[in-house]
Amino acid sequence: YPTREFIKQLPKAELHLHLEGTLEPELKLKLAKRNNIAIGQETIEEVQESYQFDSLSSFLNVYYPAMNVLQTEEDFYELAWEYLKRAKEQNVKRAEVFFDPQAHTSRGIKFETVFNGYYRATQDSLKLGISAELILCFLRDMSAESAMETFEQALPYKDKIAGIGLDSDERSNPPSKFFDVFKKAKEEGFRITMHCDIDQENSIEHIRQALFDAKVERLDHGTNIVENPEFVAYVKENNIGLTCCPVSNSFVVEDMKGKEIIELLEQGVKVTVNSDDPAYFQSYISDDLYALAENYSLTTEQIIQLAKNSFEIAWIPEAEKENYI
Ligand code: ES4
Ligand code: ZN
Repeated sequence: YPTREFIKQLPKAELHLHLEGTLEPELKLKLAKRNNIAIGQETIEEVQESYQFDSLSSFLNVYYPAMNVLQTEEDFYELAWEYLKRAKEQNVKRAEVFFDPQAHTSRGIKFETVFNGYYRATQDSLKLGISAELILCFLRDMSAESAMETFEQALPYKDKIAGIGLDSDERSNPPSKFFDVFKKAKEEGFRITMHCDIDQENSIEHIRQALFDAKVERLDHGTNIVENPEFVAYVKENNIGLTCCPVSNSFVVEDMKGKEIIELLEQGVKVTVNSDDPAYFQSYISDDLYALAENYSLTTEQIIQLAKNSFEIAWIPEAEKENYI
């Protein structure tokens, strides 16, 4: 398999990254201090120690409280900007990044504070040679009404949002819970993607709803499609890409799902490798690619194919695509 350096310099698109998941211990401490927020940790080591989990729920229980340090537009800007600088080091040319407005509006932060900070960072990223776009995610463990409210708040910014996604705890929160709001989003011209997490209860049914009812353009994770040849054929025919996150998987389900990722790659599905929450899983996109290559002996050609897939399923306007591939 190729070297770390080869993987790092390979041009790539990152399509599955939560901006809130890029909160490095150092920045968390800095913002806590700046905003006078008691977080119960004083050193980088203490924050790192708190970043420990072995399941989705134990992860989310650390992830959401950590966001309290994000208060001002400048904080959101800085979070996104720090990520984009790291992405530059990994030769990311295109970043389509998730953000969770409800994780902030639910604790009294204005939608526009969150949005303006993040958006300004994506504009400034052009100076780094990265084109960056925002994907607004609804938190699926909140109500459908809350998602609809968030959608209404986002509408004035419609032209600055690349698409709409769905994340957080999937258990008992199927795509069907949000059909109304996704239907509206589609009518307004938004592109749609959804998390279909690994080995969820009712994974296959959730994937079916995402693909055939909500008509998503991508599946975030989604590797369980490998169990169903009909789904595999459908995603191939419709050029629906999968945004996989092996290191995240290794934390959440104790399995990178490399076998499944490679199986799908070999079947011609447009699978990609991404970092999900790099500050928490201590793995940026090149590390994810390298971890997969190392553990499953991927060939250089397979790594190149994964990087190529990332541009092919990116939401880059057709006329601009040739600048990337
Ligand atoms: C997430 Cl690992 C994971 N799963 C579901 N939702 C998320 N949001 C951020 N990371
Ligand atoms: Zn995710």
